[in-house]
Amino acid sequence: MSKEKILIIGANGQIGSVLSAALRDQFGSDSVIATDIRDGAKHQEGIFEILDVLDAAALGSIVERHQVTQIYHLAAILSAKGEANPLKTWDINMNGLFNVLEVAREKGVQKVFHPSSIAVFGSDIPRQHTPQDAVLKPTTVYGMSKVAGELWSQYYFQRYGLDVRSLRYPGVIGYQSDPGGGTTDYAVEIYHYAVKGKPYACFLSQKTMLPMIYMDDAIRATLELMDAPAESIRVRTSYNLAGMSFSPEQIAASIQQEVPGFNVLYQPDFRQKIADSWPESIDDSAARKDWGWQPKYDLDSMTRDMLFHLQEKYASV
Ligand code: AKB
Repeated sequence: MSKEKILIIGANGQIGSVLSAALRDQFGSDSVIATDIRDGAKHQEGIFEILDVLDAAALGSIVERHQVTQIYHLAAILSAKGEANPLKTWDINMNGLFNVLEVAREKGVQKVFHPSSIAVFGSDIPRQHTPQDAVLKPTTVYGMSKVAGELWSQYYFQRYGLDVRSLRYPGVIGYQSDPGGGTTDYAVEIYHYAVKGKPYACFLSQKTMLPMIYMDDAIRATLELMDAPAESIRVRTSYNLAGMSFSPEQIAASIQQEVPGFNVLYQPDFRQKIADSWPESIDDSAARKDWGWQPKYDLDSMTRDMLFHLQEKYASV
């Protein structure tokens, strides 16, 4: 039996729910403590507790009670939703992280995963193959909180030796769970509409290229990063991570190969401006070099897998 005890914060979210299942597979159900601010139906097969990450005492008590050795902190307000209430977003994203870092330091947690995002980038970057060390001038409060979070993670590593690791996730696309409040969410919604046989009104314009990654690759990247020997982790802010890049018209064309007649309309809204501030593609050579990152899915293989699983899902309801 594994001696690791793994705490997931934000375990009902888009990535958290899939990551919880993957960690249960890797370490065993008894080794994973899934938590979220709300109850969810996703964790019947394992330990689940309600936790508001802003409640440092409750977080400390869970870590102590379960003798937690690793924390995956996934609770955050994302780019689009964050703009509706910037101060609340800053509060949740930053104070949530501070609580995790402090509790981890005080209670001797061995490893922490803190996700960052392509939202750390903004103006004055090369938009294609945006390098690891590009200037970070985000335009959203979410992006600002991720830049600050990256620096705080590095600070806790350098000052206290806390082994904090991080990835700059692109838009994550999966059939298992729904995204919420992001600018890249269209790339999940579009598949649901295609499978339901409905036209899709896309909130970004047809030529908006963004970096994206299939859920399987995103989860594998997370686990590979966390499993890598500490000495190979040379970036202690956050690693650029790439899967693929495409525009709404390219994903629509990929779906149309499988679902002929699928119709997409373009009705850009406030999220267009956020997308226009982000990279079109990402240079992830540091991740490839340091811990061997290699994505498996491209747009068409992702489309086939998404449609297969969503067809199965909708057929069973
Ligand atoms: C968002 O769109 O806000 C997120 C992200 C890229 O971090 N999916």
